[in-house]
Amino acid sequence: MNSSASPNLVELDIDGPLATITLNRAHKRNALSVQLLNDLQLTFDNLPSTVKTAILLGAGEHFSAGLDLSELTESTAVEGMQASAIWYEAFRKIQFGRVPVITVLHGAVVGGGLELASALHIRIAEENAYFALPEGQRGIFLGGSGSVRITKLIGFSRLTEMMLTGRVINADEAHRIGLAHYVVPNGEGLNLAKELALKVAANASLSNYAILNALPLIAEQPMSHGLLTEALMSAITQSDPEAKSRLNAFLDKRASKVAPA
Ligand code: 1HE
Repeated sequence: MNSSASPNLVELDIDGPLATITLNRAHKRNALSVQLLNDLQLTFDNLPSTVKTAILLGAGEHFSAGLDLSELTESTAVEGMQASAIWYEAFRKIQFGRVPVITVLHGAVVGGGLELASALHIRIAEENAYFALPEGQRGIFLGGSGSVRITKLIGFSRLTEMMLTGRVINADEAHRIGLAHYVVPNGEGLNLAKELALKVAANASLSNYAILNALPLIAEQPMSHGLLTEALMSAITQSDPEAKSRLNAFLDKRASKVAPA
């Protein structure tokens, strides 16, 4: 079934267990205005329970030009704090949501666009994607969680260098340093995203829940707490009837084996 119910700035298409969500502000290079962020959050909030995986795309030639700079020219410090809170809430709901999100990155993935990408679960870069943090050039700073989330991906030292120099990183380097999980030729990102989405959607829901919600917390916990959290999640997932039936399917030779890459 295909359906589309969409606020203007964000398009939603649902096809069975897969939702395709598109940043739909190409004339402004998908610059992330407060309205767009609110619409994005609403779109994720309202995904039907039948949706198991989402793909996030940017319309036009670029994934996203980052923060809508026109919204900053008159803003005060307090409004800046409030704006960051909007970004944090939207990204928290997406990263720690029910639905794993795969993104296809192309063209500019800069500033807040990279902050958004870093909150998503699987990042596919097309060869023409380029990544930069021009905040220093604009006289501002990260404000959409990049200090935390991009640091977790590439480390504090690389982030420092990117921000100080404004250096533009190409898709291959992004892949090498951990910004992207895959690099594919231009125009092939969506095919790979759909292929991966089917695999992700076929996992047990409770396993996907644990991957999205427990893994990032465990990474921040001291070892003793992390191991306890892991053991709890492990115990809960393995006691689910879905796990029992999948384990038996393997033992009865009805499930696929892991094959060499
Ligand atoms: C914008 C924005 C934007 C484009 N906010 N309006 N981000 C940046 O510093 C990146 C700024 N943008 C660019 O460097 C370029 O626009 C691109 C490389 C992304 C694309 O270039 P191009 O030649 O395809 O497009 P363009 O002609 O520059 O832009 C088309 C229109 O989009 C134009 O508006 P128009 O009314 O003249 O048609 C641009 O002004 C507009 N536009 N980018 C507002 N970002 C939570 S903190 C995060 C902090 C940051 O994200 S800092 C990084 C901000």
